[in-house]
Amino acid sequence: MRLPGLPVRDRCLVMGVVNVTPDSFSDGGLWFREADAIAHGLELLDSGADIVDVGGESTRPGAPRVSEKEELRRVEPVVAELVEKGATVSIDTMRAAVAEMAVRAGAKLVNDVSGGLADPAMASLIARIDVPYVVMHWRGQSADMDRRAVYSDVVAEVRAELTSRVTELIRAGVDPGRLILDPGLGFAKQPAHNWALLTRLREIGELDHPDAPFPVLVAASRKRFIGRMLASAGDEPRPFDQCDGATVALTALVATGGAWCVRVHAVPGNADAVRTAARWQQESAP
Ligand code: PMM
Repeated sequence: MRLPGLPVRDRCLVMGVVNVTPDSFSDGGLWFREADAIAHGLELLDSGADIVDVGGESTRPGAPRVSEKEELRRVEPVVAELVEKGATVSIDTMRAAVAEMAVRAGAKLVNDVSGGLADPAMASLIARIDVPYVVMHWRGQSADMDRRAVYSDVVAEVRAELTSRVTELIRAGVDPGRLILDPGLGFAKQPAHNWALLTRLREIGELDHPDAPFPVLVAASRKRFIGRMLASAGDEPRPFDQCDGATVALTALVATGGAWCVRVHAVPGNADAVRTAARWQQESAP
């Protein structure tokens, strides 16, 4: 898969997360100061990240929105400095104005957890600036997304809803060759929904659409369904900082299953996992 401006490797890519937020689920507050966020981004690159994903708004379940002004204030200097230092930067935002600022500052990818649903200006912006764009499956803002986690067949419904986003975006002028799909793990999903999507990942990229297959991004890292899987029955979910081993295991599985990129908080183990998966695939090729 070739997406302009993004690295091309013979393996699944690794995207390291820089949450410039006081309240993200697993690392809120740790990189909230500009200098800490920049230093963390550089550390992720040093430890093997191919892309650094910078976000200024938490999307954890129940999170309130931040203003556009505050989001811009948080991310602008971090994006600019990481680009200056040679990083391939992705901007994690639902707002067209933030995406536009970041791309002007040198970001190469727009990662929109709402797939263009949160801001009506996003589709035409992506069409105009023509950068790779992550379309995540999303059913509504984090404040009340849990009540939308109702499916009779989660894989079929996520595919249908992503197909409709892809159709809309292409109708707005977006080049289908710029689109990356994401099943939206943890966004309006119960644990069983996340597991079904992970185990049937190939069906996500292979939408029933003339431009399929699309590259797929997987962001399972430290999500609550992993902590729940690791806990004994009746216990609280394991804390996120004890979920990195299982995240690495999932990275190896989804990379072997054809994922284009994994979005992770702790890079080193995942960087090893994508290399292991690539070797596994090479050795098992006929
Ligand atoms: N999840 C979070 C933030 N950004 N982007 C994509 N494409 N997919 C996701 O699932 C996703 C995302 C929330 O996770 P965090 O607060 O732990 O970073």
